[in-house]
Amino acid sequence: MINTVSTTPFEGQKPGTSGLRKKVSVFQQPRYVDNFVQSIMDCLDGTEGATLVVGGDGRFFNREAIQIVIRMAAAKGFGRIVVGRGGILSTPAASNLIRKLKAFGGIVLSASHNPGGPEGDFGIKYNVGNGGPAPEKVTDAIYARTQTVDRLAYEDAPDVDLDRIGETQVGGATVAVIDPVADYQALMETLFDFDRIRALFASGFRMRFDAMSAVTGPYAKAILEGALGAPAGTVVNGTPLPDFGGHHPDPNLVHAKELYDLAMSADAPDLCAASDGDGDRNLIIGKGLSVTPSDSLAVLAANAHLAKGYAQGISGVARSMPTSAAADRVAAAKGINIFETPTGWKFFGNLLDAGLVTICGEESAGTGSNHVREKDGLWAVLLWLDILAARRESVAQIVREHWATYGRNYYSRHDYEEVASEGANALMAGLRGALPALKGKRFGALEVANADDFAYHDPVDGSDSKNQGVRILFADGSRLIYRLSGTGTAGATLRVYIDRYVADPAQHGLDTQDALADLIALSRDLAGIARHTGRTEPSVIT
Ligand code: VG1
Ligand code: CO
Repeated sequence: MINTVSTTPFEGQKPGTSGLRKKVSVFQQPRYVDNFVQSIMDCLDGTEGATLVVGGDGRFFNREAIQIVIRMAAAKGFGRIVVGRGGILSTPAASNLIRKLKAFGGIVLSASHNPGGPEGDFGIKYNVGNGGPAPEKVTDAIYARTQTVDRLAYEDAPDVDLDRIGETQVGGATVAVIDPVADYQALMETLFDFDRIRALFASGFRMRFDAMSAVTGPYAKAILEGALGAPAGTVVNGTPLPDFGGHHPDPNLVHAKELYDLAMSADAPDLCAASDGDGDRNLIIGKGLSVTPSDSLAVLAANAHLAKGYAQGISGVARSMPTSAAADRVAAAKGINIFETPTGWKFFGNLLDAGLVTICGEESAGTGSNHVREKDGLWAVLLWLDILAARRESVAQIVREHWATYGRNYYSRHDYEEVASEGANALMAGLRGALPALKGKRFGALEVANADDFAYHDPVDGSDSKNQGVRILFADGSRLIYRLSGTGTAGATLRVYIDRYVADPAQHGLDTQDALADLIALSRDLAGIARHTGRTEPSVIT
């Protein structure tokens, strides 16, 4: 039986870079989740009897939200609702399931790298039938619907036991609770040479993988310690916790500091790696050398052919605009496609579907390929492992050789988190206003060759996305980029991306912040960061 109740819209249910993200307390308001999920349902056509994939990163409120989604999806007419046991599905595993089951789409409950727990954040994201995040035209339609939604429809049924593998009937829908890891692991086995990686571990190769008490723990344990024979204890913080143990599950040098310190110590393992809340980001640190995500993308693109899943070569690479151009040099050398897209994985979907690119990446520690339509943290770690097993060189050797071949992009992102929105908006408006006059201006040795607000024309569906970030491009190839985060839940976060290309191998051993010092100072002056935000230093440097 379907129950229908009336509702009134909530303001601000606008999906950002990656779905709707708010404080848990916002989601806990009566009807808040329901309104958003109903708005998604109201935008879907042809769901009768179709399959929906549902899962999340295990954070606080995950289970409650999933029960609401199940009742509403059943009322919508979905015939099969596939849920990961315990409500767990990493974002890439959800993407894989949508594709494998030819599902209509999926709902991913996650606020990714944002902190969890009752005081933390929650999020809901809709993915379409290719397994990827809904494109802008879909998220725009969902947002429009949230502003008019007036009734909620639920299948009248008790909660589904999410911890028991098996099937339950909820109205006309069969709810299948499945093992969240098995299908994902099977996919990884088709891409990488597990025997070769097993031999690497057997030869004494040591690794530490920090799952940050988030969703990748079960995946990493099954694959690294199970299938690949890495010693027990290789995976740390491997149990997903609703509050991530009180940590920020963001694999960067600030929030994964313990791992970083280990990698820099005398007793460093050969590889240190980590993933984020929902398992789509990755951090790669070799003995004594942390690999900048933009470099990781370039190294993976240059070496992917060593893995069996990419042995036939890659068709192209796409990177988000703020990501350094290191991958562009690899693409140029290989004579393959290169695309520059706005921030957010949703912009890669069309390029991947059309076969124009095989590998994609973002400076924010996201790398992935055409195997799914999300970035994939464990995939990136396994590709690195497979390359290390094939080359039998260290991470540092591979990266240094890469720089020697292609040149080095010194790269850093400075985040000014949770600043007042008015100041952040004024700063961006000021920069946009200053753009026309910037061209040709000199700042010491730096001359502005071009300055604009990044716009993207999707070559596949012809859509246009404007105002995607202010770029100041210098004559020597250096760049300063400014944008406001679309994933935060408190105030505004200003992201400043600083990039400098250095060809000369004699200059490849500098400290990144030193190598960028003049650009960093200019980034603050030019935008008036202290004046607009009251901050003289960033809160996170990656
Ligand atoms: C950030 C990153 C972006 C990434 C997004 C989602 O967005 O910059 O590259 O795609 O998070 O990542 P923003 O708008 O805050 O800069 V995750 O791991 O949430 O799914
Ligand atoms: Co994530």
